[in-house]
Amino acid sequence: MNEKPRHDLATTGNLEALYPALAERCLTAGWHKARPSLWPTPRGAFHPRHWRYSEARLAMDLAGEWIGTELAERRNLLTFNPVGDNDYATARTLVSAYQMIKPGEHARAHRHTPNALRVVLDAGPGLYTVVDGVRLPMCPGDVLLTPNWTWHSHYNDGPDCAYWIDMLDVPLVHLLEPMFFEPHPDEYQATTSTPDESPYRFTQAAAEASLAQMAPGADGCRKLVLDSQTHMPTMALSFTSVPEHATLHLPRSTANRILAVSGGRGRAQVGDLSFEWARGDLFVVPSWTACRIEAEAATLLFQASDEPVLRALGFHREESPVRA
Ligand code: GTQ
Ligand code: FE2
Repeated sequence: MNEKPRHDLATTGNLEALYPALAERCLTAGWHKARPSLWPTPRGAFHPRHWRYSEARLAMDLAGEWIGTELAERRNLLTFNPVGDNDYATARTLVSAYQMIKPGEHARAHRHTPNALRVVLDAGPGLYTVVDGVRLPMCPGDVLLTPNWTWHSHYNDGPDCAYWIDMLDVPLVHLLEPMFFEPHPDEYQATTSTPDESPYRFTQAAAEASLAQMAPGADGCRKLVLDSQTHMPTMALSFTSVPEHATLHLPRSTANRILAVSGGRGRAQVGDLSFEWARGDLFVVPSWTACRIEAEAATLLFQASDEPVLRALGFHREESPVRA
């Protein structure tokens, strides 16, 4: 809305009087603005943060007594970063969540432009997801993709509650604004095939077999990048194995990273934050934050990062690895 300005520009007598006249016109003087717009190195608005699976699981079990998938399209707990008034994003471009589905429940089909993936934590046989009609089993350790605009619904036909981690690029879609979402017209999509393998499913066993074939780095760690980027170009997905008592250093990078502990336990230092982590835990390594991970038992880490976005736009920078 353009209201008629009260200050006449032509009769403004000095600089101090110019500023309110400018403000009325939604103009601001670059030499007089409240906040700088350029700074020497990334400021790291988002905080390092760690979430425990044990707590999320307990909370979801409680919620499960009170809320069903009839009411909640998804029974999920979002791991929000406590920065400003943010109550959603985990990192600048990514969000992670825990999700639980009870025996006999179905999470109804929908599709959206944000890309999503799941990392299965605890599930019995009978847990599966359907992506564009294709039925994919969800076994512990599996990573399953639901790319941009694919129909997806989740089913638990087994006797136990099932738990997994969701990771999505929703905050990136919020930033760029190409958000579209629709519920499936029939609520549950038909299953058209049940293949043995799918480019949307990466099993932990296959990842571990590939890792075992690789030569370890000087730190003893091995990193396997999943072949997912043709389906989900906004995220790089990888598994890293860290042997017992080994230390993994993640160099500072302009990429934002979320890590999920597929197995193992240990300690980590992310920026100023240090904590102990265990299987199923999540932690966020925001842009330009150093991270050191010490494994107290043989560990497998899953990582999602927005590195492809930064690379595509020419903004990817990484510090040379530090050995502290
Ligand atoms: O399972 O489809 O945690 O659409 C957030 C948004 C899960 C899902 C989330 C979603 C889903
Ligand atoms: Fe979804």
